[in-house]
Amino acid sequence: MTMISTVNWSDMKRTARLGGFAAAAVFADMVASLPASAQQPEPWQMNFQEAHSSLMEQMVTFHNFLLYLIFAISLFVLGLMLYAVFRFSEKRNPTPSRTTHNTMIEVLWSVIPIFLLVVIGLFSLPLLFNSDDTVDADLTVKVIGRQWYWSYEYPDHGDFTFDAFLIPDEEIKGDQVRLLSTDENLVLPIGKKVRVLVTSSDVLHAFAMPALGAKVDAVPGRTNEIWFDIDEVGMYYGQCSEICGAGHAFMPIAIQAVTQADFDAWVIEARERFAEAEDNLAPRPVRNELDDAAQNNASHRTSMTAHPSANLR
Ligand SMILES: [Cu+2]
Repeated sequence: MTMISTVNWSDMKRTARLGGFAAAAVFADMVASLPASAQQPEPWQMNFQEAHSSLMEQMVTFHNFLLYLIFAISLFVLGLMLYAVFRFSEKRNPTPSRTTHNTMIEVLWSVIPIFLLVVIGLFSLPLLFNSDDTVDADLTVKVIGRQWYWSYEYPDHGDFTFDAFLIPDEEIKGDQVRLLSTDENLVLPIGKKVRVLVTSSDVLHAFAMPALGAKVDAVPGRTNEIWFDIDEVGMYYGQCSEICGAGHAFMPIAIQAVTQADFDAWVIEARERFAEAEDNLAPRPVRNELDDAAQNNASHRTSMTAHPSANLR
């Protein structure tokens, strides 16, 4: 408890909520007529979220193929074991064979696994290269992990930047999702190859977006990258996936996928709203009045973090 109460939340809400809501609401109205689809975890979900990027589709196909393969191998090995236990029990086979080598069997148990690994490699290596191929992206966004929120930058669209914070339980409304919705969304166009540069300003985080097949570490002092092409308008939810401190569970990622036209309109609005880009990796001076606000907020957030189970009722 002592550890949690020393957590510095002062930075957390610094730029959030400063006039952002009104403009965001206008934009929300603008895209309200579009079909709403939301990709998020479901209670008792047993499989992946629906794939909504070409990368994720390939991953799911590969995963399913591996499942068949693993199932067949497991069944075969289980069958062999059961047969050996039954056929060569002490009762049925009182005098064990003294055979130690059998060239044919040894060749088979080397060659067949090699063959299987080559087959797996034929599918997995192209997928690995593909996930790394961020060349010819239509646009680039930069994602910066922070304790405990995300900052997004749009270097191709005037280099504006903003922070995205979890919406606390008591402020959830409409179709917002508890512990997944943020006050600002990472807005991206559908059907475009989006290159995502991922880094961190403090500790290790990880940018993970299940429906889009993206999971990449956010490492201070290093830039990682991933790409995806979103196929459908809607909301996509993900979470930080590298334990990063007391607020780890409270820094979700919300992507709002829109058409190119809506995206262009949003960029114009966002560029004004988030006026000038600041160097997000530089230390941020905290002004006094904002610091006070942050302190007030900190007590709320700290209690929320200290008793996460209280939020789960
Ligand atoms: Cu984290």
